[in-house]
Amino acid sequence: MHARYAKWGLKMLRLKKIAVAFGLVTAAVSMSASVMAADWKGWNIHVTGYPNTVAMDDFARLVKEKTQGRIDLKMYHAGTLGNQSDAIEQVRLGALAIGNFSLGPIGPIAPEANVVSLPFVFSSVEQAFRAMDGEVGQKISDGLEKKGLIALAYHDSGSRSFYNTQKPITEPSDVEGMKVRVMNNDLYSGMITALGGNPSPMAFSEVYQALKTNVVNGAENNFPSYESTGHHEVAGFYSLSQHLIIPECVCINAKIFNDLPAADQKAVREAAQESALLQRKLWSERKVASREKVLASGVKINEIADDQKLAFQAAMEPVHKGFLAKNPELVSLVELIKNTK
Ligand code: GTR
Repeated sequence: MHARYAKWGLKMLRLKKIAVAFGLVTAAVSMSASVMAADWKGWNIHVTGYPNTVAMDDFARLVKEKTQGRIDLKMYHAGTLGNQSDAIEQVRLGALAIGNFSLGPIGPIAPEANVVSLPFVFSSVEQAFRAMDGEVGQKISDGLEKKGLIALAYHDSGSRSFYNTQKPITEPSDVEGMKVRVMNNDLYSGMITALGGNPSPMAFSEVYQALKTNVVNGAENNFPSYESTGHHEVAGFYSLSQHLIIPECVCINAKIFNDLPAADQKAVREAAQESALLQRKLWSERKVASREKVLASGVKINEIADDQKLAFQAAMEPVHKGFLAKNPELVSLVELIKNTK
C-alpha cells in the first residue's frame, strides 16, 4: 500500500515537473512574441556621413519605431560585412536581412536589373527616376523578386564618369590601352573593351590602393564616391562622360519580408520609402559638395563635347547589341526606358 502511494506520489511529482516545464515554455513563447525583437543585420558599403549611410540609419530607426520595436535592424556600414557581390548573396540566402545595393553588381543575377547597366540607356538622372518610379521600376523589382530580393525603395546614385591618373579623357580613343577598374559585371568589362581599354573587375575597397600603385590607371564613379573614398587624391583627372546612371536599392530578403505580418510589411516598406526621400535630398546636396571638395583639392574636371559624347555612345553600342542578343525578352524593357520622357 505504502509503496503504491509512493509510486503515485512519484507520478504526480513527474507530472508536476512536466507542467512546470510546460508552463515555462509557454511563458517563454508568449514572452518572445511580445518582448523579443527580430534581429536583422543590414549591409552598406559607404562611410559615415555619406547620404546612403545617413538614410540607412534613419531607415533602421523608422523600422523600429513603426513596428513598435518588433524589428531591430542593426546597420553595418563601410563594407565591414564584406564586398558587395558577396553581400548580395548573403541577402539572397537570408544570412543578412537587408542590403543597400547598387543595381550594377546585382545585374549578373537578375537580367531585368541589368538593363540599367547598359551605357547611356537613360538620358538623364531625372528621366531615370521617372522610369524607376513607374513601370520600368516595377519590372525590375519583379525580376529581383524572382531571385529572392525585394526592392523596398530606390536611392539616387547620380551618374558615373571616368577618372584616371594620367590625363583628361575627351574622346573614346583616350581610353585605349588604359587599365580601368570596373564593378563586377561583364557589361562593364565589355564597355571598357569596346573602348580599347583593359577592364579590371575589383571590389570597391581595393580601388584606392590599386590606383595608387598603378595596378589600374583609372576607374569610374559619381562625385560623392570619387571623393568619399579619397580616389581623387590619387587619380586627379575627372572627365564628365556620364556614361552610366545606376540606381541603388534598399533590398530585403524576399522570404524574411513575405513571412512578416501585413502590418509589419507595410511598416518596413514605408520606412524604406521615407528614408529614400531623405537619401535623395542628401544626395542632391552631396553631389555639389563633393564636386567642390575635389576641385579645391586640385582635381582637373573636364566636360566632354556633345559630338564626343555621341562617339562614346556609338563605341559602346556593341554592349547593348550583345546584351539584347543574349536576352531578347528584354528588348521591350529597354524600349520602355528609351520611351520614358
Ligand atoms: C558606388 C556605389 C557602391 C558601389 C561603388 C563601386 O557609387 O554606391 O554601391 O557600387 O560605386 O564602384 O563599387
